Amino acid sequence: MRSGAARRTTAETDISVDLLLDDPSTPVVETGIAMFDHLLLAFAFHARIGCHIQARTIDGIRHHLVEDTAIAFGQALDGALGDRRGIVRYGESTIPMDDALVRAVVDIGGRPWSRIALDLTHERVEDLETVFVAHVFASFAQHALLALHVDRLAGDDPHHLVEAAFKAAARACAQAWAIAPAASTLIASTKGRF
Ligand SMILES: [Mn+2]
Repeated sequence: MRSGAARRTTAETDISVDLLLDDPSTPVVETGIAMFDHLLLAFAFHARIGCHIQARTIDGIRHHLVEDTAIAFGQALDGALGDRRGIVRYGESTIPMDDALVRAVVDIGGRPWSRIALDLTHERVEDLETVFVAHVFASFAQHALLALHVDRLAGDDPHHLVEAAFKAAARACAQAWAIAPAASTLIASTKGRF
């Protein structure tokens, strides 16, 4: 059972994240931002992971809360992946949600990068500022040590675009961290390590 945890307590926020990669128990997410909870729950559900996330603001600044939650989530995932032995490494998923069509492609082989091409023009999606969306993915990718490319292929509704992006990222990640049965002791790199 691959598990990871992160605690992050600063003058700005108080965050705890626990992940179980191979146990899709009912996820619990409480950040105080309803749309952020909705997106993290969608990620956990579609990645089929157990997750418990509690995030509390201390300074009242929403940017810090969202950013630190994404950092802790990435750190917990990095811990759960360990030396990443036996993983498939790459994953890709394209998810429709009514008008929206979003593709996510991931390499979880230790090379942090993110390119989030959602071109969101609305200022907010429900109670979440849309400018936070790319920042969440960037912070997550940087701390989980993965490369994530997200492309909007079609659609206009910002809720659908953002939700499809999280679902696509989740399914791409789940493909990538799956253990390749014939290679469970191998590192999926010609370097022999990540
Ligand atoms: Mn929704």
